[in-house]
Amino acid sequence: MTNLELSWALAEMGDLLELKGEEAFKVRAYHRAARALEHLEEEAAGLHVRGELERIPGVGKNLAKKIAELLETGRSTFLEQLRQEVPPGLRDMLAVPGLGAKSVRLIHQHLGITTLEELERAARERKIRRLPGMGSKTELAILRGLDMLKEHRDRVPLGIARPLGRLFCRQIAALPGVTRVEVAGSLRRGRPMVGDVDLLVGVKGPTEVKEVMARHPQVKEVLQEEANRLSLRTWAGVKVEIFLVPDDKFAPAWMYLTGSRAHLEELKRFTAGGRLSPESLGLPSNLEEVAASFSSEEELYSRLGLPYIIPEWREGRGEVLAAREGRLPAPLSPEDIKGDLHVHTCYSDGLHTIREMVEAARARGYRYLAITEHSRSLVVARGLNVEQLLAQREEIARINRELEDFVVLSGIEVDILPDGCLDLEDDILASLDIVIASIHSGFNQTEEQIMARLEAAMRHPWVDIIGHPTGRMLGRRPPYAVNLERLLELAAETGTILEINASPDRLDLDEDAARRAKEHGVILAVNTDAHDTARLDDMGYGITVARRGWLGAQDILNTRELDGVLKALKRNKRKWGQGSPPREERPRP
Ligand code: DGT
Ligand code: CA
Ligand code: ZN
Repeated sequence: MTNLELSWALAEMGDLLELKGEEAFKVRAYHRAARALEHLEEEAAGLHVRGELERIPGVGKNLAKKIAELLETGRSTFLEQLRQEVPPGLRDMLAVPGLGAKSVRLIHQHLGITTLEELERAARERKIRRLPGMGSKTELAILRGLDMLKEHRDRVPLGIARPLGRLFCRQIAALPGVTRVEVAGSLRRGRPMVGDVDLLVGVKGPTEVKEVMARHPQVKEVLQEEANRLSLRTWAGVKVEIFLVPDDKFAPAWMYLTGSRAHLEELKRFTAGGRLSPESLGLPSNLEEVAASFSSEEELYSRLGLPYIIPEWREGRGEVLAAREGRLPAPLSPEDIKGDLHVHTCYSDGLHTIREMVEAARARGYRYLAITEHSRSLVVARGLNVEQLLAQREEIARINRELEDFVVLSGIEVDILPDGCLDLEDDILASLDIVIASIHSGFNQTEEQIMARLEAAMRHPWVDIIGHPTGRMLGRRPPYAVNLERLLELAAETGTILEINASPDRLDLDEDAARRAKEHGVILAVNTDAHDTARLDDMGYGITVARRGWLGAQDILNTRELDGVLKALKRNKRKWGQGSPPREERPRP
């Protein structure tokens, strides 16, 4: 169980206790621990193994026991009991963005409301604003929250859907009678949040795919079963659709199930415009009508006189015409990535040593890696003070002397403090190879304040990259009040690089912002922000964001060899002009 899931469980306990009318100090304790877990970047599982759960801020014996149970069994008897005790309608109300447990309790007490429908009606009838401590703003927030909920309910982050899809593909592929298994739908297109996991299974002869998958340990219930389709829900609440298709009809079925609807419509409009008729496209209006009129997607597009359109582009955003006119780039691919410019080690809140991270990066074929710990103000993440940073720089220099074909850059992820100052002195920042500046506090500031902080950081001579520029946590925390257009203008003006943070919890900048950044001539770096060796693989999510933003290798900083990366950094541009780095100033002789 990850820190995030633990944090969710503790926060839910706190909320349910609040709904039950528990004392405020007790409720607060759960939320404090939940927040600590959320920001704690070392995995609690590791702390548990060492018997150190109580080192988490706000976690005492009682909470440590509850966390231990979650880690060991994946369940909590306490939480399950609380869920039994609180009416389900009130729990639904907790899920409304902008509505906390305190307000739900108040609304329930005063208006006797127990369902979302009643809540919406009360808000529309302007009954909420009359409650103590609430106003018309609260009422509006509730209505907006209800809208958001309707829109986002049941959507699953890519970071959960992709591994699940891969696991199921692998398992189904091993079953008799199965010729091929692929993911389809929005998951194949790489959308950051997907409605369900669509899997297409090619079959030949008799097969028991449906029977076996219905009994899968991760499957909670079978939602629907038809001759060639099985619809499931997992214990984690993810919907999975499994489609069976005769082996020789795989390609058209895959094309159809990948969608999107909007892309298929765009293709039909394009062909209706004269080149080919919709019928010759072989695109049916439903799966049953699928005709095996082409044997691969490549063949279909080429028959239409189009270059291959990758799934990430198939969103009906003008990609067909853009492909026709040659305006789509060669898509960024994993092999293009030459290094990772944002990782943490056990110097701060990471799990692994510099050497372990370096070995993992080399194993992925990288040429360089930037170590960028948190700075001292970020206490929850064990941020580095100046002494520790200098010690780390020494160690990195030692490691570099041993390495033949790889360079470790000594960097920092320096905090942009609430007043816009950086968390380390200029001379320290100047002495490093690379500096990322990020916001980790003061999320509730006004747009003016947030933009003043970002502007100060971007105008700072030693800030090369802005990390996770909008601060959003996917499906959990909205961005802070960033004016994106202004951010992009400033990045272009100051030559500051913006990050696509590839952590699937973030994906920040998102695909639309990335695409706009390119239009502004801003260079982007796809970084994992990995806190352990395994998470270096999150690069794949960042690549997906870049591809969906119509970006190619030339738009991404870390597709360049080290010299090219260094040349693009603000600190070096000033020193070196447009030329190459002088030999003696390279991090390695
Ligand atoms: P999602 O699941 O909401 O994140 O988005 P999708 O795109 O995966 O949508 P989904 O799962 O409902 O259907 C998967 C694909 O199947 C979709 O991208 C296109 C195709 N499809 C499904 N129903 C229809 C339909 O009624 N018309 C058309 N043209 N295509 C459909
Ligand atoms: Ca889908
Ligand atoms: Zn950060």
